Amino acid sequence: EDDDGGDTSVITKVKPKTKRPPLYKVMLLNDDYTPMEFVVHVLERFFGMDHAQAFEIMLTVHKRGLAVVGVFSHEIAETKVTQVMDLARQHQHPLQCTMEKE
Ligand code: NFA
Repeated sequence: EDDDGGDTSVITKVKPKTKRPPLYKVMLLNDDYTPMEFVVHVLERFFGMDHAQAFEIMLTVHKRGLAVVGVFSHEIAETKVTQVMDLARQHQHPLQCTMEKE
């Protein structure tokens, strides 16, 4: 489309502005002290995984250092991070949960 107002020969495209909200990866980080069962519990409780799924992802974090455990809107991702960090602190585990724009 020509959206330059008329009098010049500059042609500018008119972009349909349908911007989707950005998504955020929520990640768990490995450490040497958090019990494996606690991580499995976190994945079941806050990320809707069944036990087998949760165990598998926990092992991935344990072996590789980190894993993406879900992808969410900014607000939901922040809630997940807060829930995990609060529960870890309550149990005095050093488990870290972070989010990153996809
Ligand atoms: N590495 C921890 C252990 O051996 C388990 C763990 C897995 C911790 C995933 C944090 C994240 N007890």
